[in-house]
Amino acid sequence: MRAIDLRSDTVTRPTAAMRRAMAEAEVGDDVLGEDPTVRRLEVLAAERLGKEAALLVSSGTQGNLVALLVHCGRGEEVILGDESHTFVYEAGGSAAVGGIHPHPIPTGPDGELALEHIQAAVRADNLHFPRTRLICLENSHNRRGGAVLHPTYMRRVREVADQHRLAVHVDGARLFNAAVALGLPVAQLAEDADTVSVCLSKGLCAPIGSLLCGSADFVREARRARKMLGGGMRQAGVIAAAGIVALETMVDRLAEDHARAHRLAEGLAEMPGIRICPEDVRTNIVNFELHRPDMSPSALTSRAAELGLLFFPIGGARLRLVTHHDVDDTQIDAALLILQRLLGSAPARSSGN
Ligand code: TLP
Repeated sequence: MRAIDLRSDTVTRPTAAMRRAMAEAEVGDDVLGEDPTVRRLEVLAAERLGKEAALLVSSGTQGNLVALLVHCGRGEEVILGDESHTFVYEAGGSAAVGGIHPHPIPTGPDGELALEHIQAAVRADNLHFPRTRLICLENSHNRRGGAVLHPTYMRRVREVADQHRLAVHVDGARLFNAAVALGLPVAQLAEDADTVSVCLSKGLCAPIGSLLCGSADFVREARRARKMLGGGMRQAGVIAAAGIVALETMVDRLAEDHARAHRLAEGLAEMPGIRICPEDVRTNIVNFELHRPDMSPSALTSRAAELGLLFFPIGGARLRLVTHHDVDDTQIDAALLILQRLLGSAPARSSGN
């Protein structure tokens, strides 16, 4: 029996329609600007995000790195959340490659960076300090259980940024999830950001690719940075073709993943030793805490894997389940049964891991 894979929405495989589109894609040399399918995807993405232009990049990590390289010079500073993907999971790329100084500030439980923390982090004009250039946000927020940032919050961050002449970048790897959860056009969530990166290869099921969107001038510079990183791809239309199918047909169905995530959260909330607020689960990521004397997060993960359910611990007492296109209702029921079997009864008093 195939495992129920809730490790990430990155495990989704391309749909049959994507594979057909890839096989039939018209292609050219994209580094020479001659791939018609890549161009179509970039125009489509820019339109959807309400920006002048877009650039196809190989991954979310590359999109964020290119964005930071264009916004910040060496020794300049980016303000970002201490739980953000860019700070935690991108191998320190912006510091390693760009000499960019990260200035992490606390990430709120709702994924927001408090405005007063942002204000306090902006450096004064003093030769001792790095120059602050950029505020980086994440929507939806991975390590905050898929929490969504509302456009009203984005507007307030924009005001702070304008006050200090800073740019705003949004890591929108799952921005479409946020848009679907809020019932708003995705462009509204991007409106107050200068630049935004969105992933095609997570809930939208494309095999490869992200889009970095912003002004035409920004994207011209981003194209150069992408080349420098070795990200200039040639007949990339085969990738872009799947991306077009993703943007055109896979967005609305994200609501199904959100409903399944919510069901998982409600089931987990019933189990002894689990801490989770189902009402906080708005998108497709279910973070929960395990507090049991008889089982550690890593023990739960490996016992569940033995029973055919895969997910990741994410540090301390925390674990994460992610719903996506390749898990259906029956598998969600089966996942809950496995968790119930492992956690359903109250822990024995003596620890017996
Ligand atoms: N996140 C992955 C892992 O890297 C943790 C996952 O399984 O969730 N921004 C955000 C908010 C992300 O969650 C991710 C991927 C990325 C950027 C990077 O995307 P890729 O994997 O395409 O480089």
